[in-house]
Amino acid sequence: MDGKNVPFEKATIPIFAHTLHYGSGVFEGIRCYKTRKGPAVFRLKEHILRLQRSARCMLMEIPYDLDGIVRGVWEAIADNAWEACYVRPLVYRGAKKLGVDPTGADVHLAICTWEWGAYLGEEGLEKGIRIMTSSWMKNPANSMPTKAKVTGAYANSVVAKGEAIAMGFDEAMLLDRRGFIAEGSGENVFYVSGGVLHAVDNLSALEGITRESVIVLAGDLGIPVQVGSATKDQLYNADEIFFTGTAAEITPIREYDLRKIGEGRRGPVTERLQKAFTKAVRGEDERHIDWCEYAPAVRTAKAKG
Ligand code: PPE
Repeated sequence: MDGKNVPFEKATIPIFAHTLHYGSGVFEGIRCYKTRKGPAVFRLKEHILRLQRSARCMLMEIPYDLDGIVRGVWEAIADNAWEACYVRPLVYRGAKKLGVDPTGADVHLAICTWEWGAYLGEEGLEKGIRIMTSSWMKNPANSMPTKAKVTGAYANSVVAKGEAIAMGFDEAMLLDRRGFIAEGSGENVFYVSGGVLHAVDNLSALEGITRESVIVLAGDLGIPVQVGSATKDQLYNADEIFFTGTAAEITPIREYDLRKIGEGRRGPVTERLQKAFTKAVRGEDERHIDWCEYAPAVRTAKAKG
């Protein structure tokens, strides 16, 4: 927190923190993977650049530059001696003042790390999950920043996800105001139809780093990719559907709005992409070795010692 290693029990914020009241913070979700050469953070710089864009959008000045935040991420990993973990940088406004006006509020950076297994269950990764269209619409782009990871915007995800779970599903799909597929509560959407991989594009969806990686990996595998908008029925009749995200990685969808998708299990294209993704994040794909950022030597020594 603000450059210091703080144990979990002491890593608290004041009740008067602006971000707690108004959702005025920004954050990132990053994964660090165990590789043969030690822990590697997947596309770290891209995530921090997105954090900076998010902050800019929310008129926040992060008190650290890119290198400073990157160093902080490595310190958090090394201090906890993680081999693999999830990393959550959070930029928040503190307790200096309340009232909606953010001008002059104190801005802080916390970098949380923890072990986060399969986001939608181990079984989900293999067998696929069951999802429903949410009764809640995705925040439109003129109501919330949609390319920024703003804490308050996630109230939209929280109501959608909570409803889906309460109704017995694994995840929610949100549509935009026109009824087009936007994204999951924390994932981008892909579908496969007639051998073509469709990367669902929507102005109200986050520009996922996993999504972009999957498009590149599909290219490597010679799978034709099309980027475009999609309707619910295009997904109902798809051969395969899957979600992508840092936490969710590549999660197959076996049922959507009570319709069985394809054979009702993980499809072959999804499985190929999962395998390619796993190789890439573990630093085992030479073509994408630059996606894996390894610890600076000093930090690795500290973690071991
Ligand atoms: N859409 C949303 C709304 C979203 O939150 C995420 C990530 C994505 C798409 C995929 O983006 P990317 O991680 O760059 O591929 N969601 C993060 C938070 C999940 C949570 O429950 O917290 C994540 O996956 O880390």
